[in-house]
Amino acid sequence: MNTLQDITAALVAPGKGILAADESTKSANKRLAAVGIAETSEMRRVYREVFLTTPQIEKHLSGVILYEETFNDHIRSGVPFIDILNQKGILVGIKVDQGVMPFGAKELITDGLVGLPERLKVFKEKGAHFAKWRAVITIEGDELPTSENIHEHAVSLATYAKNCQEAGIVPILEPEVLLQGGHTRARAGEVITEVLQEIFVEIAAQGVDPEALIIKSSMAISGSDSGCKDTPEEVAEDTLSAFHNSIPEEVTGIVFLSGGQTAACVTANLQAIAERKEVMWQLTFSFARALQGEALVYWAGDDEKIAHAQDIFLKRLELVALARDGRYRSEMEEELQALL
Ligand code: 5MM
Repeated sequence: MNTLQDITAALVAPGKGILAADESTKSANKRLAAVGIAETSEMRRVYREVFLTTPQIEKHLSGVILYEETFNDHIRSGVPFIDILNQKGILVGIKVDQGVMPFGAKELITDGLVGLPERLKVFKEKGAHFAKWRAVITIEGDELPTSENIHEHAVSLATYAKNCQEAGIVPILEPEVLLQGGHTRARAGEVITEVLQEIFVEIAAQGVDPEALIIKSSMAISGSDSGCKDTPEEVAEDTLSAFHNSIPEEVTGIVFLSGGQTAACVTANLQAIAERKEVMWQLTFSFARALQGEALVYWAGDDEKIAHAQDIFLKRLELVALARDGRYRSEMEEELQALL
């Protein structure tokens, strides 16, 4: 697998998707604390080990995105996490943004462009095949996001993507339109469209190859406070309509974040998206919470529960991979429920 296009195609290959195991220290600690696990580097290492050593994940995972702490770490027996993934034939990804900073009074921008080419060179030498940069976009009525914020995110994402391609690394561009808020599904679709359109303007301006990148998007769903319940068909319709209005045909793949949707809900939404026949891109998953959440709750830091927690993780992974191919049915949730 030599070219950036080969790696891009492998990451979004049919039947497979990506695990986002790249929560920053603060986010990982939050996930651990929520189930009563100590917020220590050792417990974060065990957390990674539980998921990345699960037998047979390679059947459904093309890639895993790591946080730098894990990228440079090893499992209990001393084998580096990178080697564990390589042995399974899973491509290694690295989160290279350095978190968020305030932008004006109410918005955020992403940090990490200073020194990025040098950091990418090191990650490449150590075995990274792909990278990820997350831009956080807030919806608040018609006021947010501002056009200035959208533009700044687009410039940063395109600059990051250009730096990655020059370093021989496939960039994943993640403009996360937050689920939080009282907005409608239509407003979410409108913002996703606007943000992606601006990103592709900057991608063209900076000479980024659209065939050697992956877009990681939110689905168009109603805000978490809106009280609306979207059907999977409505989510598929509005999400794909946003993509058709913003993403060029040359782009190989689009992956989804789960964004706080429940695992069952986001799996059903992915299934509805996969059922649509007019799609010209490969569409798959790149979830963190929706893949790991159920197993994490069961494990809760108890060594004796690791093997069964891995069964739960593998089952959710299987269901999501089936949905990615349009072969999931809601009755299959019973198989997972039986394990909980
Ligand atoms: C939106 O978060 C991304 C996908 O995770 P979910 O499926 O849970 O929504 C995820 O890759 C995220 O970018 C990383 O976990 C890093 O997030 P933080 O907040 O730690 O920088």
